[in-house]
Amino acid sequence: MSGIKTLGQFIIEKQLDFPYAKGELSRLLRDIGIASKIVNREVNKAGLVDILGDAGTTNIQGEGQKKLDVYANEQFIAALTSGGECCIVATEEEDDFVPIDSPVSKNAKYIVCIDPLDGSSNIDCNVAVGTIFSIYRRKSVEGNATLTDVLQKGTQQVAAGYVIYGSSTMLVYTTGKGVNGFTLDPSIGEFCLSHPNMKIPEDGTIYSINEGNYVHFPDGVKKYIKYAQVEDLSTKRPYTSRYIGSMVADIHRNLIKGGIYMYPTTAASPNGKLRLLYECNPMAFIIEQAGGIASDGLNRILDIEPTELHQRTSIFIGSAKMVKMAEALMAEHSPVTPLQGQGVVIGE
Ligand code: AHM
Ligand code: MG
Repeated sequence: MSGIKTLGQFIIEKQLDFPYAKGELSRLLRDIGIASKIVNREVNKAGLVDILGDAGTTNIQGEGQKKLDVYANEQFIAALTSGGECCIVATEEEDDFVPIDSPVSKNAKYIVCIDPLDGSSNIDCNVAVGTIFSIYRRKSVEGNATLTDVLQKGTQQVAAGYVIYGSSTMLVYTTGKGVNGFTLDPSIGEFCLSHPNMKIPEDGTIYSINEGNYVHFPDGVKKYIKYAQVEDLSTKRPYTSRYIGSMVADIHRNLIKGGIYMYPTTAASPNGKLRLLYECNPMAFIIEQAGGIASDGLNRILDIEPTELHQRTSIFIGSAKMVKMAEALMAEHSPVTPLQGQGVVIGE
């Protein structure tokens, strides 16, 4: 095993960075790692077993759930319940937050927000999907934790990460001291440190957006897309367009190669499509820790004050120079923030 560092070993080693840490956060991260291996096993055999298709239920956003979404949701809640370090799980798949009430979690002080299986519309065609998670410390000191404990700004996150179930399975996470990536070695069933201290290139040449929605984008976004397509050798334009439609996979690729991922407001989603607590905050924490930027077009994602569990936001995230350029064009051409509740005019 020389030269290999497993996720478990790494977490324990890093615990020493926090002098007063009692190991609770480490155990929580370990629980998430274990659940993701179980989910990975099922995702990997999705084409083999009759687990595909709609589960016949819809989540709070009114979207059809695939069976694997339901399965992943159950696995993460089960792992966090038996692990004992978490008092509330807020998940994209449940209307309300899930209080964890087990004898082992009596003094639990962490809140987990999770999108158990993001991009699940991609499962039945063998395209990468992911899990996204975010960890907060509960604010209240006694009694049961409440919604106020969950609705914290992204800056309050103590850890965040994602798992990508792709050509290989990787877990990438941060506790605010850089970003590290671990690849699952199926032969030993362990996540092994493969991408230490990940940094996103300051500039890139990849832009990722669902361009089919072009007609409904704010003018600032339309200008950025045109900017990306104009020839200019000094800035390596035209850029390359890459869009998987699986946020974790798109952002993971851009983290490694340099690029920008955008999901702006559209006519159909006047406040954006992606969820602040389950998708945007954790990804923003990771990308900022890797040296990039995450913005709603005008404001830093991590500074948005959440007011509801399933709140959505537009997002521009990735290489610092690319996001700054998109922000500049948004400020010039679409200076109304989605936070002010102003959607985009249809056909704009
Ligand atoms: P989901 O949580 O329902 O899976 O939706 C989130 C996904 C992201 O992974 C992806 O980037 C985006 O939705 C794709 O949306 P669209 O099909 O509108 O481009
Ligand atoms: Mg999702």
